[in-house]
Amino acid sequence: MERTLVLVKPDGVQRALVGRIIARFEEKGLRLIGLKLMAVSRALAETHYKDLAGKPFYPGLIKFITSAPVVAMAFEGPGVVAVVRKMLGATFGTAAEPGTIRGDFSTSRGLNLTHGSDSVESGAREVALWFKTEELVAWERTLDGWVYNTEDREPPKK
Ligand code: IDP
Ligand code: MG
Repeated sequence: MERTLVLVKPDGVQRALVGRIIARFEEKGLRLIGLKLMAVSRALAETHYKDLAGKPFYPGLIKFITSAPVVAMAFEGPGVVAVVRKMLGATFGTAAEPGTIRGDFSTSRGLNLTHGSDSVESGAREVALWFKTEELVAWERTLDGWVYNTEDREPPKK
């Protein structure tokens, strides 16, 4: 099953936006399977952002992500990677569309409040990197039949 990692970055935690950001995903109907507040070690930050090593903003990014706690979330469900990316909006808060999380709450390039895995492969890798197996919860959600199977539901007979 498809999984994605979402981080509320240090700016989101410091700005007290954690609840509002989590609420976006809850309201959308995404199924949460992991959630924690944590300090990010330099080693974890460097592994997570290894593809960006060498970029001019990389040292600042590592400093930023390790500077204060983050909230890490894992979501599971069909198409969840793309749905989350769309909800986050474009990378820079200055460019992100209103209605997206970055578009509504960020006016910065680096301080863009959130991370979301960029592909199905990244999602699997990042959830496994940030969460231990025992921190992920497989649970039956009654809501799922109403969130994901609408195309199978017949409209009420007149
Ligand atoms: P993404 O978070 O939208 O996937 P990436 O290109 O993977 O964007 O970059 C990772 C993070 O690095 C961004 O979310 C942002 O915080 C930071 N970043 C990317 N480009 C810049 C930049 O040009 N200046 C400052 N920070 C940047
Ligand atoms: Mg990225």
